[in-house]
Amino acid sequence: MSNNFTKVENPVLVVEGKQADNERLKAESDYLRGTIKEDLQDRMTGGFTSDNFQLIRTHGMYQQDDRDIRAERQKQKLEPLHNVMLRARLPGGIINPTQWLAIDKFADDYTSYGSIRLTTRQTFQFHGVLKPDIKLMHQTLNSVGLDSIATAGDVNRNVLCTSNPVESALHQEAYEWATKISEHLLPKTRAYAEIWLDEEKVETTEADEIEPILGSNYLPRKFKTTVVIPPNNDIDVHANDLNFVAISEGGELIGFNVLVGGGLAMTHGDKGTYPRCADDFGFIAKEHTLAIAAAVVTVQRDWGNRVNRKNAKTKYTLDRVGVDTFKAEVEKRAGVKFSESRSYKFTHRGDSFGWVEGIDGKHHLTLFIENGRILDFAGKTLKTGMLEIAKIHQGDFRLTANQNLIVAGVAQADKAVIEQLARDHGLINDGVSNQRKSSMACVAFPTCPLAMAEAERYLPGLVDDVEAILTKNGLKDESIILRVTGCPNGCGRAMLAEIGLIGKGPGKYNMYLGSDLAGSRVPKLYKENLDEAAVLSEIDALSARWSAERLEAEAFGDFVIRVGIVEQVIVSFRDFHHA
Ligand code: SRM
Ligand code: SF4
Repeated sequence: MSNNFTKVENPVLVVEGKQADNERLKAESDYLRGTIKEDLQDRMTGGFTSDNFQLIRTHGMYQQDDRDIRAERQKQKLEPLHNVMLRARLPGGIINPTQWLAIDKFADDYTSYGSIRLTTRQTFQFHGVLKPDIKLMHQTLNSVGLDSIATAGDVNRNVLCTSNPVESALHQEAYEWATKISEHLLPKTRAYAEIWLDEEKVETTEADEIEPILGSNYLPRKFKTTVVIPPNNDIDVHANDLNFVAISEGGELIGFNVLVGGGLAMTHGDKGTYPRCADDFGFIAKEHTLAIAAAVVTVQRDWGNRVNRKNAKTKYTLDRVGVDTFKAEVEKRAGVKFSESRSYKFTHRGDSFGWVEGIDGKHHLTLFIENGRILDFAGKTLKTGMLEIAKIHQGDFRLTANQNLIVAGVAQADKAVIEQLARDHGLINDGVSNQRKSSMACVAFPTCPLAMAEAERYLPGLVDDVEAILTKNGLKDESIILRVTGCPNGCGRAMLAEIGLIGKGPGKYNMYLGSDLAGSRVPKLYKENLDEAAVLSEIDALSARWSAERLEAEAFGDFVIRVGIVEQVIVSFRDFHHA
């Protein structure tokens, strides 16, 4: 869906006022170095001092502590058990078996949770790494050709690409573009190499030579980019600032429609914050991809709101200056005119599980990983299973944007043994329902400092209950895209779900209804502050009506709109909370 193009009279291109403190700290950071090196030596605390607390994000880490034990430690007058979460950079989600073996071992030896957590943006996270082990972590990643540069902070994050990249030549080329875009937009500072890999400091020169695209103050806020291949919107374009929608002729990539300004986060009670779908700027030939990517980023760099971080993302810049103004500036900077959008259609999201054959006769096995949590559970030794597969696998692994994993590039002769390992360790379970495969949650407790309610730990039991409700209502093999996030930041993309549950407080959720299978609509608020019992009774009542009244094959999200349970039309996203 496209927002109506907005024409804003006398647009405010640059927001004046006292700049957010993050602007000061980026400016004073000497291109993301800060005093992280010195802080690392300080063993009096397990944490990082104020500016470094933020700066380590641009190196792919967040300082956290386990919220389950926070109060107990406080009682004992101990500082929180500081540790870091690391998020790797994997454009298009690709990781090879050697790399997997290295991260598997690191997770065992140096993380307090012992897990590898697949994320909604095609990468993995380690949780619970203590300060003395951080450098080793980066050196381990580096030794197998991985890094975590710019996976967090005010930069362009991990670039997503529709999975499975080797199903066709088009997938392969799209994946290559995702990698090129990621490299092109990366910070060019050598801070990461100096701090974590002990590389020599090279004397810095002119600011615009160091960061020609991002600039000395980097971006006003996080920035997210995808390459997507219709008809599958598996990466959820409307969650992203910049999307390249692959357009092909005769199976060959000719260029992209460019969608700008999506984003899902909002703040409870702050009507100036809202989710927003991306606008279609038009078509470009593929040779202009990097120029357009850089132009969109630099316009957002220069016009994004550096005063109020809650209104700093591209989606707000577009609404403030008008889409026409933003687009014209992108064209000017890139020296490229958008032509009329080419036609394409998204029909679905999510992953297709099981085997598929690729262009080169190789086979790819998509595994469902509940919550993306790769860990040995009772009766489900997922981590050991992945380790055993990695030991023999000749292809690579591809992480999906729905927290799942593909064992890719398997020769016909190796299929049976890989499938057997996957079955032995619970990585394939034929009994997993369609509903479970359509459900997703963000991390939330105990590691996320912003969580207001449970999400990952709530989801499996919630799905058990929803399965029972659907069965009772005659909908056993049906599914509803159900997503839970522990707060309105929306990391589990609940604001693109048919039923989105957004944490409001412990055990309390706001329920949003009405996205569609293609992910082209943001859902609308249906009920506020539901406890877990109320969530279930609402789902029971709604699904009973869906079962009784739906048109043939009508999806749940379309049904709730057609019968008026929620209203469909959002004319302007700025009016999201009022409409
Ligand atoms: Fe997110 C912050 C986890 C995808 C919007 N997100 C966080 C932090 C780092 C909390 C913090 O700031 O301290 C969470 C760490 C939890 C933990 O313990 O691991 C966190 N976000 C995640 C992940 C791991 C969720 C998951 O279960 O997979 C996803 C990691 C993605 C990655 O690999 O890069 C993740 N986050 C998303 C998405 C979905 C997406 O991008 O497709 C969104 C909504 C889309 C969007 O950006 O609009 C999202 N995360 C946020 C926000 C709100 C941003 C905003 O516009 O205001 C925050 C908070 C912030 O930035 O201030 C946030
Ligand atoms: Fe944390 Fe909120 Fe993101 Fe969930 S949605 S991971 S609770 S920031």
